[in-house]
Amino acid sequence: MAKGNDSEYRKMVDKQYKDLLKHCQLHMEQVENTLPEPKEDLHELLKEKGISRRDFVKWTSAMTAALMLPPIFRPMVAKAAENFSRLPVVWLHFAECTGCSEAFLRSSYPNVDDILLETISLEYHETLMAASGYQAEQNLEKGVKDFDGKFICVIEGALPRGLDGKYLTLGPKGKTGIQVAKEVAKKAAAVVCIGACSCYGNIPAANPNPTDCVGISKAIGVSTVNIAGCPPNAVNFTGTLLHFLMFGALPALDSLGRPVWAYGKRIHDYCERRPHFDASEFVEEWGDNGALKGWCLYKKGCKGPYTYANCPKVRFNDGISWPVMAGHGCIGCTEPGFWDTMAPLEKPLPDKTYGGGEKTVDNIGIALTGVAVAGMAAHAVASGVRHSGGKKI
Ligand code: FSX
Ligand code: SF4
Ligand code: F3S
Repeated sequence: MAKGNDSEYRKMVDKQYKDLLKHCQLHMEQVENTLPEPKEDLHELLKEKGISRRDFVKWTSAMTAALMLPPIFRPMVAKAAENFSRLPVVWLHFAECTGCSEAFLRSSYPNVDDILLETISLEYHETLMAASGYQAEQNLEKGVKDFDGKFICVIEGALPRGLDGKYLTLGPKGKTGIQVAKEVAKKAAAVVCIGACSCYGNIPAANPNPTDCVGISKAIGVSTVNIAGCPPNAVNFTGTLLHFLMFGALPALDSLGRPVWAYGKRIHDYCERRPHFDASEFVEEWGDNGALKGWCLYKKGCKGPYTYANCPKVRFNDGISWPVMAGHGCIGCTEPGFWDTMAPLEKPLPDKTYGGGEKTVDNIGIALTGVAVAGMAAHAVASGVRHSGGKKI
């Protein structure tokens, strides 16, 4: 690009970000005026858990970057975190292992994301609340009524459609999961699916799928934000809720409902073992010389070339590690139907599946990129504001 055009372009981008920042500031003021007082003082809680101001500032910088926002948004990320407990959440569980809740809420060394999730204003959460039976059902009805159009409906687990939905019934009235999901989702500001089960069916829907399980969007016909993964990364969930608090809109989604800021790129594109892939240096057997040297795991079944997620970038457990770093290939857990389509998990996919072995793996990636990014907006945040998937709060 010529120099003159380059500076014009920069000016235009700067202006767009400044406008976006203004929108964010106004929206955060509105949140403070309309949603209930924060239930928790985040800074008190961080102090209690031994997390310093410095760590919090570091976290806000990392989260701002993860959300693909420039550093001028850092104070807004901090403000949204402080207001996190104002956002009312109704959390439903269907067919799943509850590993998603476990992964988010039971960390022995909690980081800022884990603590934020502890502060969440849960109007209803089947595995955490003390109430049961009629009382639990009343809590659900009250939460939905009190925050009609304002709460986020978070869903874990797939929905069985077999036997008219009766493979999964809930509560003293024996409502089917499908009934409950429909009743709650229609009153929510947005429906956020956590984990591959609620996003796409996953293990409960794996072949031969005797209960006819499917993901939420397919089961009840609503658009959902899909925080994919089995379990997903807490950063991708907290980041999506922070985005909603900051802008009053959901982030831009790819054609599979996943936030582009978190799922816009392939594992293979960020992976630290990628130079070994390019140099054809592969682990051939577990524990061989290549394994000791950290070579590429493609021949041991790594599905990173077919999988969209930010695991290598944000990692897990406070950024300590991620599956490939720990020595196992990615099993593709953020992709629909991965249990069936990515199996066998420790072998490369047969050549016929995508038309080639490791030599053509980049062509596969490019072909799949075309599918995954269809309909994706060029810039996650700007488009998220313009085309809100949920109702404004
Ligand atoms: Fe599924 Fe989550 Fe895997 Fe388990 O709730 S995404 S089986 S980690 O628990 O839904
Ligand atoms: Fe990394 Fe897997 Fe790609 Fe190898 S195949 S570079 S281990 S993502
Ligand atoms: Fe899942 Fe692969 Fe990340 S298995 S956790 S998408 S590295």
